[in-house]
Amino acid sequence: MIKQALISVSDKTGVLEFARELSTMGVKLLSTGGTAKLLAENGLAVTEVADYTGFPEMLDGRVKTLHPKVHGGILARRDFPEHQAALAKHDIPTIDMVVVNLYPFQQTVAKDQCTLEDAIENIDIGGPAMLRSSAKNHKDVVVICDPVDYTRVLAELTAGAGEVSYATKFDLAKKVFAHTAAYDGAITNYFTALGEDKAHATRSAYPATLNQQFLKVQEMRYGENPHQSAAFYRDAQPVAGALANYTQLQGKELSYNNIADADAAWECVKTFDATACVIIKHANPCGVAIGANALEAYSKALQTDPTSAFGGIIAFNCELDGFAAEAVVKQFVEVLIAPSFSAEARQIFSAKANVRLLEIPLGKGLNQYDFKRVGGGLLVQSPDAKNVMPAELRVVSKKQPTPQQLQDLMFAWRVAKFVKSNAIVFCANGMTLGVGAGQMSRIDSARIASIKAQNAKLSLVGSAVASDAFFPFRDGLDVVVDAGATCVIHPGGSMRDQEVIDAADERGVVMLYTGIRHFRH
Ligand code: 93A
Repeated sequence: MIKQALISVSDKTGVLEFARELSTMGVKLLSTGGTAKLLAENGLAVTEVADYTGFPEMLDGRVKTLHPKVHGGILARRDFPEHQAALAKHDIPTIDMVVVNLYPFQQTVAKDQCTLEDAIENIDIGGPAMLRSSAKNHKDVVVICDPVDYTRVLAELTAGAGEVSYATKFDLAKKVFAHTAAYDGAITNYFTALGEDKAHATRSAYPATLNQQFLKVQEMRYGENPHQSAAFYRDAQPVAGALANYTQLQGKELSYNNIADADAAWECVKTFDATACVIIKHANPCGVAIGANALEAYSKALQTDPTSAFGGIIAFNCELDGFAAEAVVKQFVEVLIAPSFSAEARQIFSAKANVRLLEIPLGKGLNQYDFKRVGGGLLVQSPDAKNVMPAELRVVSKKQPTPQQLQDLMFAWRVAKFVKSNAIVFCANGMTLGVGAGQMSRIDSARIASIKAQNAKLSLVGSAVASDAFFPFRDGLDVVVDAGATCVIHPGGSMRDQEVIDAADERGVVMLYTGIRHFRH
């Protein structure tokens, strides 16, 4: 029989109606400040917990219900004479129902302006304590932490003449433990995300919950494969210079893979100050080059791997003029990207109605976050914004680089950042000569890169090589030197660094460390 209920809720939805029904059934109501006020104002007979315990709410409400008269009344075992004797001795009536929902911690920390102070003040202590006390003693206490349960409890009380079944009480208790565990989990996440900053006042870049806004641009006919559905969304806050700012001048509708590859091409070509052209296939560069003009850059980029370039996605960081357009139009191309297209170029491509032309303003904006979906979750990181400057490089070999080698190495390193790991990139004279991408072993990437150069009939003698991560053994270095490379750039940092440096000296090649790794998956 429910004789007394304690009601203390932040979310006051439906609580007045629920309390009114309880009151009608003759249940005595106990309540905390704000909740008591609401009930009293609406004509219900309610006792404030402070009056009940004889102890005022204190410390700005931090201590309201943390009192033996509350917890004793909840936790006492009804079938233990000693417990009943203790209640009688201290004049503590039982509390048979507890209706509590907690300070809105999750909603508070989800707000952009939330400070650590706000978060802390929204950590409920007394509420979870009452919920857990009640759930522990669920055999004799009905506990409700979610307003949706008011109806079913009232229905049972009515049908059961003031009793609630054990099955329901157990179910409600189970719900409480899940609820308080999730609540504590949210607090843990928030504190963890605050990171190392011991100033404690600033928030980490990673909020406890992510509420990024994206706006739908288009739905596609299908996703990565025809049996998958797909759509493209852009950031609600535009990112300067990003792919999503494209204007499509002509051509078929963009597909899912088109957009993914166009992004890879655009991000890569934007990284160069000199006039550059990038050709992408399956998200990897199959030709990258700089030149005196768009035509030269394109012609060099195409030479790297003309076979793979078929049906590729091509990006320029300069206007696509008529000369370059004359050359590009001869190959099968899916998407062409440039900051602008000359009238001649537009005219030339108007004959190829299917080719998609994307005009994108140049800009140095960056996404705030990089996302990668995993099963049931999301990996979030800052974008790989690092561009190593010549002054940051360290020569570790006995041999010093020539100015030409330094230029080639810098170019190779820029490209390697945009090649899927493990990445090995041979370059010379501002163009790629062989690209080894996406292999599980670095040595295989090195072999593939040199085979691709042979296939394209490009000489690797005197070339520069970039490796996106360190050489774990000397064998990878031997492969690229055997192929003709005379200078190598990589992050360094392997346990066998000395072995690899010794190998470079033994083979008489230049070796530079970047100290920075560019894994890309
Ligand atoms: O500050 S508390 O952690 N200390 C307490 O003793 C306490 N007792 C209940 N928060 C406490 N509560 C919470 O107050 C409840 O969980 C509920 O969310 C809220 C209801 O306050 P009011 O009735 O004043 O609106």
